[in-house]
Amino acid sequence: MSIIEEISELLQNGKAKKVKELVRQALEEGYDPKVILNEGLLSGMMIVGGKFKNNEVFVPEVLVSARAMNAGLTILEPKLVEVSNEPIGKAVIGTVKGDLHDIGKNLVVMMLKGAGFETYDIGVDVEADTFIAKAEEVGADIICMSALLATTMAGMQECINKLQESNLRDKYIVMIGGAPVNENFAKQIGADYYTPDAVTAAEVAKSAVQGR
Ligand code: B1M
Repeated sequence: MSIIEEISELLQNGKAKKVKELVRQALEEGYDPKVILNEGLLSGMMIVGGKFKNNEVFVPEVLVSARAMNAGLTILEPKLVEVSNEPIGKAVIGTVKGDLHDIGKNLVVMMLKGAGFETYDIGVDVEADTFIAKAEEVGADIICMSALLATTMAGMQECINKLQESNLRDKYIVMIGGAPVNENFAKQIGADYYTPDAVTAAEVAKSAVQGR
């Protein structure tokens, strides 16, 4: 078994400490960080996701795998993020109210930092008002909202409505993403952009801010 397959397997078994060690070892052995991310960590998480869907594993198992994923990401982050000196803009990002999923959001945070954004990660289960208050506090250019549950997507609409009510809608670029979200939903709620993955999110955020 290759070290990358081993990382995937250990992640599926929720072995956070071992995952961390092997990610470090793989980097030392010269593996591309993106290969470690995509073929090791994310591929393991996708297998867990499939089993979760089919009721073969349950929340506690998924949770330990998610912890192992985040443990691996902490080692990979400095390699994935090459922060430029001059920030190109300020981004506020979080997962919407009622939603505790943060793995995808954390990846978007990394890529935004890598693209040169001063990035304010306000965590999970974030109220619509909190996105706006943070954006106002730091003078953000872009508000980024993530949702993984069909039931929490409405939090994105709520934030945009509140921006409109406060006459702040034009002040911020609004980007949304996450598995249940799509382009149509973005149009429907009046978001500026939907992006399907972390790399695209950072690219689109960069060109949107530079095009202002
Ligand atoms: Co949850 N969960 N979960 N879960 N969980 C899903 C999302 C689910 C699809 C599983 C399933 O049933 N097949 C399902 C949602 C169904 C739906 O609503 N459509 C689900 C459910 C039902 C639940 C609970 C309700 C289960 C329960 O309690 N009975 C519960 C809800 C808790 C809550 O949030 N209130 C729950 C709990 C959990 C755990 C806590 C156990 C854990 C989360 C741990 C954590 O995040 N720290 C968890 C996990 C891990 C998953 C799955 C297995 C994996 C999600 C993940 O991290 N994927 C997931 C199944 C799946 O997605 N296949 C599932 C990897 C990650 C890199 O991808 O987050 O999609 P993703 O991010 C991508 C893109 O979407 C995009 O970029 C990323 C990659 O480049 N992206 C953005 C994300 N945000 C973006 C923002 C952007 C742009 C792009 O711009 C702003």
